[in-house]
Amino acid sequence: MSAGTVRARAHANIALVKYWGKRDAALNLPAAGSLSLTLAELTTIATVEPTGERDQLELAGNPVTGAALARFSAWADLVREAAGAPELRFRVTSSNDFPTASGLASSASAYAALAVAVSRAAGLELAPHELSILARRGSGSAARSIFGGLVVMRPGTRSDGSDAHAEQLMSAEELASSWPLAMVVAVVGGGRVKSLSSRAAMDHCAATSPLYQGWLAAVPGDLAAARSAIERRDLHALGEVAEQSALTMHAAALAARPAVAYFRPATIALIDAVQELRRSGTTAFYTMDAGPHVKVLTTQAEAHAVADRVRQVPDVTRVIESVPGPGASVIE
Ligand code: 2P0
Repeated sequence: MSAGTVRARAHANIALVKYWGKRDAALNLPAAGSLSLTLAELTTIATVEPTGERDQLELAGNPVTGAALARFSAWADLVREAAGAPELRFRVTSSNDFPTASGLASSASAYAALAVAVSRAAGLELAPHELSILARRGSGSAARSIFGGLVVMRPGTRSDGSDAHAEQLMSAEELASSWPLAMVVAVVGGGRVKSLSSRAAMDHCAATSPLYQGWLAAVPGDLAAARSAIERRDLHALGEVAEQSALTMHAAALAARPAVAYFRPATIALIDAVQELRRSGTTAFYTMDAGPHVKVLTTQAEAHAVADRVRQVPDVTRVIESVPGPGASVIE
C-alpha cells in the first residue's frame, strides 16, 4: 500500500573523520568508518508522490535527466523491491537551501531525505538503521544524515552490507545542553565548481594514489581518537583529529595520478585564518571536503567571531553559521 504524498527534511553533515574509498562499489560499502556532525542550517526538503507513470526528479525546480535520473531510478528500484511494488514510480521534487554539488554534502542530505520520503511513500516503515542502509545505497555520506548530532558510520564486515550503517553518538539536544558546538561554513567562489563527482574522484584515488593505502590505514586511529575526544568533551582533541583526517584525505587525493586537487587559494587563506584565530585564543579547527570550501568547528559562543574573521578572506562568497541539527524525518 503506498501512502500518498510524503515530505521529508534532512540536514547535511560534515565529516570530522572522512569517508574516502569503498570496499564494494555495487553495494556502496565504505572501505573504512567515518564520523560526522549533522548541521541544522544546511537543509534538503524532498517531496515524493507515488505515480504510475515513470520516475521523475526535479532539483531546485530543474528536471533531472540522464545519469543522475538513472542513478535515482536504480536506487528507487531497491525501495520498489522492498515494498513488493515493482509497478510503483515516484515523482520527486527536492530543494536545498545551500549550494549543491560543490563539496557541501548535498548528496548526503538529498539521499537521506529521499530514503525517508520514498520508503514512506512506498508504504514501508523502516527502522533508523534500515533507513541509513537505504540512504547509503544512494550516497555513502547520506547514511550519516539519517541521524542528528554526532554520528559514526560503521563500515561493517558483511558482504551484503547489512552491518554498514550509521549510529548516533550524541544527539543535537544533548549537544545543545552539554557541549554547545557550532560549525561555520565558509563558501569559496560561486556556483557549481565540481567537475568530477566525489564517487569518481575517490575511485580514481583508490586506483592510482600511492598514498591511498596510507590514508585508509590512518582512519581507525583517527576514529578512536575522535570517539575518545567526544567521550571527554575535549573539543581541542576532536578538532585536531578533524584537521589531520582532512589533510590526510586531501594528501591522498593530491597524490592521485592525475591529481585530485580541491584547494583554491582562498582555501589556504582560510586555513591560515583559522590557525591565526587559534593562536589568538579562539577555539577553531578547519576541515575541507570534495570542494574548496572550509568548514570551521568551533563553539556556539565563538561562532560569530569565527564568522566575522572568515568573511574577510577574499573569494569567500557566503558564510553560514550552524548549530548541530537533527536527523532526517517526515514533515507531518
Ligand atoms: C565525507 N565525502 O566523509 C567525504 C569527505 C567527501 C569528502 O562522503 O560515492 O557523495 O555517493 O558514496 O558520499 C562524498 O562522497 O560518495 C563524501 P558516494 P559521497 O563526507
